[in-house]
Amino acid sequence: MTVEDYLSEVIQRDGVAHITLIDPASQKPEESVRLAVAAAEGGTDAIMLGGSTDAGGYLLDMTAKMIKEKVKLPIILFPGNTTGFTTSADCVLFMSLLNSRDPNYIVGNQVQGAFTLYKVGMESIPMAYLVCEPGGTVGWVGDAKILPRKKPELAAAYALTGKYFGMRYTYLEAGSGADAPLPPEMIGTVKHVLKDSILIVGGGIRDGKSAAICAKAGADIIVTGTVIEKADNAKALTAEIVQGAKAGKKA
Ligand code: 1GP
Repeated sequence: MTVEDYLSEVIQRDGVAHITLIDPASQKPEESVRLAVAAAEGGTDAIMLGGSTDAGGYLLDMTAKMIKEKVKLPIILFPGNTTGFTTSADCVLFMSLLNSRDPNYIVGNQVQGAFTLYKVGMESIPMAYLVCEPGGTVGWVGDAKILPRKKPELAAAYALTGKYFGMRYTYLEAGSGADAPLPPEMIGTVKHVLKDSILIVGGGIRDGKSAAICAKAGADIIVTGTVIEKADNAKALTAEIVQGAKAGKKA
């Protein structure tokens, strides 16, 4: 089964899926494995590997291989540039930062990586990546024309553009470590135009309550990263977020 089909099944069954983002550059591979195991035990549906700076190459490769030995969940690549690719994963988000001012983040890095992906034959999911306020490191690195939180129609216009380009996923990103998740009005406006296309929401989600609000507003997939890196009990916190998201969808 493809990762895309697997996630669609989870969304159909539970209303919402949860993905744990691990930045291979934030800790040693052994620690990344510990976080991935805890997240899996807490009920996350997949592990995503990526980051804006230094998250590729050998460290990414080692981290993916070591997680694969211990965790049965799909490993999805979330590349910041061409270095964010390894054959040790199951799937890559073939993403374009549509609201970047730098063509390298819209299409340039993708052109450089396309033949590698073609030769390897890994599953890829076309994705519109939209960086919203505050935007964090990825907004700075990706030279994004940050989408304002109070202008959901601008985010919706970008999401529709991605959908008309044929992108099956849209990722609304507040930036890793954002002070707060994206507003429900923004999530709802984007999901309204996307209809059946998959909407991922991430950045600043730290507990079950905020996961519930994002899911209720229209997120199909919730991504959390920073929060488990800092958690005393990563398994329990993941479980709270996963359960919160599901409860929010049913509410
Ligand atoms: C970043 O949206 C993800 O790409 C996750 O953000 O680290 O704030 O959970 P956090």
